Amino acid sequence: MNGRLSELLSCSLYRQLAYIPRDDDPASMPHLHRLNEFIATPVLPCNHRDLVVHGSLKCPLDSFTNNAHMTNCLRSFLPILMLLSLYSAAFPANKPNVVWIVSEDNSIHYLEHFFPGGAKAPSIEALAASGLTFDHAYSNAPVCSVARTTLATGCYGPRIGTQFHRRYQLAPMPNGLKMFPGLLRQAGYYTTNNSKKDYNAVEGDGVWDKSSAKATWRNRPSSSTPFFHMQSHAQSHEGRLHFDQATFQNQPTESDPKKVSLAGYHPDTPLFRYTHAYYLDRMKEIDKIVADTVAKLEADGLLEETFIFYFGDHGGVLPKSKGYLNDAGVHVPLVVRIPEKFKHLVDLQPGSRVDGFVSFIDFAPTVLQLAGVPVPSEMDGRPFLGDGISMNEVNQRDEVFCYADRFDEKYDFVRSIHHQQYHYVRSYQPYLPDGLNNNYRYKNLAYAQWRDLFEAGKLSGPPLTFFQAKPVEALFDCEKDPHQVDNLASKPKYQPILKELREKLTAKVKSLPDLSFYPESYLANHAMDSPTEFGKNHQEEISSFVDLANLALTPKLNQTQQQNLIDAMKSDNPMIRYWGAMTCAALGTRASNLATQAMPLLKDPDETVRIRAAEFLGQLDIINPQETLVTLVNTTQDSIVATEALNAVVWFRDFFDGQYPVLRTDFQPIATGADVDDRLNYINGVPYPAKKNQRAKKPKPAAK
Ligand SMILES: [Ca+2]
Repeated sequence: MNGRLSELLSCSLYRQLAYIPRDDDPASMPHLHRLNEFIATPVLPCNHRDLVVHGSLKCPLDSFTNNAHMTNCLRSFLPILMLLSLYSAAFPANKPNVVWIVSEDNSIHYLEHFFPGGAKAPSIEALAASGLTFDHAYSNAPVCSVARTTLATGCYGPRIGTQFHRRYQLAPMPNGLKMFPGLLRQAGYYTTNNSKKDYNAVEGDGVWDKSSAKATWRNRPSSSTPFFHMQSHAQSHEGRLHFDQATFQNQPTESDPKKVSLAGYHPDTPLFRYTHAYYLDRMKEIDKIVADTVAKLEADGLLEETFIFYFGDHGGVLPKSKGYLNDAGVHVPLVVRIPEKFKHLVDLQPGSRVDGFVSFIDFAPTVLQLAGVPVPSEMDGRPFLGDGISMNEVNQRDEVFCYADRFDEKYDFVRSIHHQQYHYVRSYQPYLPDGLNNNYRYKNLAYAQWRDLFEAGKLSGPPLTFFQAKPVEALFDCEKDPHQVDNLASKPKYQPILKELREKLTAKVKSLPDLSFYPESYLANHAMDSPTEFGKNHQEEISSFVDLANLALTPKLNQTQQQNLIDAMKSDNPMIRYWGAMTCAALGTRASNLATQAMPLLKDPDETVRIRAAEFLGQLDIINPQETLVTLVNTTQDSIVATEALNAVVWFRDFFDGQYPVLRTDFQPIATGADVDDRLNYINGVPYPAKKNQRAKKPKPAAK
């Protein structure tokens, strides 16, 4: 091949055109349309040499069709380009393939490659030996649907309305944005998912060529078609820890329970040790599965042209990990194997460890960058690999933002910032203990035992805090205290860093803006047609809620601050009244002299304001909160409001020494749903009743 042709092959326009659109494929329509426009344009004379000069620039097809001179140059070269298309069918495309191998629910703590005491994982370690290990990778959210939507969109969940697990309504994608596999597909990639999606956003058309338990890169149209493949594995999912008592007693683990290193917040019991060892065994299974996928790529001769990412879909999964914003909830293992053919896209030696902080918002931009596809400005993340990315710069990155909201039937509202070795955690509903019941979590025997020990009064120290109110803000030094049990927020030495991170977090939730400053039921009724636009249009109002919420950081309210809260509770705006009551609930006894002003809110026209007022006044033992809450559950037309109220019902029932009992027979809700059922079944004492009308299962055919 002569030099000019070689330069043409490296031109990003050629790489766009190497994708041959199909007229039976909706994703191809923009390409066909633009190519037709291109061919219909009259030819003008031009200097062909210009093409090579321009061709070395980054020129997406969109900008080409708007550039008359460039278009004319290219039209002159059309026959050559057609020849090059034929060439592309005969030789592999000049784009890397990308495969994501994703294991469910495991934080770094269960792999020795990342954390002492973790499982040995030779296959994952082999990937790292030929690639990079990211020591600070975070899932932004500690639960499947929220984390996976963050991966697919490259956007912060609370900015685009995808932060609740699981959603009552799917959020439309932000205007003009497509889930990133769809962008790859438009650029000629074959995209496959095997097979979990779990999105809280509308997927839209043309994202995956195939998404199923049989999806594989092997069905791509030709061997020259680059591909992106996502492979999820549930062998480490929390459900694998739902073993029964007989298993605990009779089935030994391969890993030795006596030798495991428990987190400081776990009670040190044989069951916790067994559960930990059992999970280490699950990670060994994951390692074998990773090896299978790598072997398939190798057998297909694709290993050295494919970037392989291995990571956990969020943290977990012993108690107090999945669903929580500690490191165990969001700090995930990530290794990326670098293929020989595309090692020029990464300016760091294979086998290196990366210290820079990356998170799930960055994963979509990274794959796009590797593929040479422009990263949409609507994405929040930044690429951490690919052409033009300096690993020296990536290593300077030292901050990550994380978020936790409703988790099935359990509400909470927590935000955090990891900054260098520090982790700052801000609880907007600090009065709710982490241990508040969540039916699916408590299927795990270790969770149930932890609660039994609490109820028997046998806990002390860090394990007891799981069942107590949370601090409004907490600060941990993750290097000295990897399990984050020693809250430094009140220590004088740490006040400068505490103040700095408090300000950073406040600025972050204002700048997104963070939609969770509205209750979920309000968002469902007012925002979900276009949550991202709703946020933009309400940024100032959200900012005022953040300022009100931050009054909860005050050790003692001064007169002006008290007056601010009184004014808020009298506001004409129900959401300002909501934050007036919520902030009083967060302050608890520190706001006890505002109780009189809060009393009218028990009959507020807005149902969510009534819930917050009941939470505040019930804590102070001024009212029986269940009277307000039970009435609300039975009368609301909105199942999200009923779920929000039942969260408080169970909190008052379980954490106030039996002072506020309720019975299942107290409830006859109009608005029902899975989360309402979960709460009512729990109150009924049978969280998982036998399913009605269960058909007799046919025996499964023997596995092939
Ligand atoms: Ca998961």
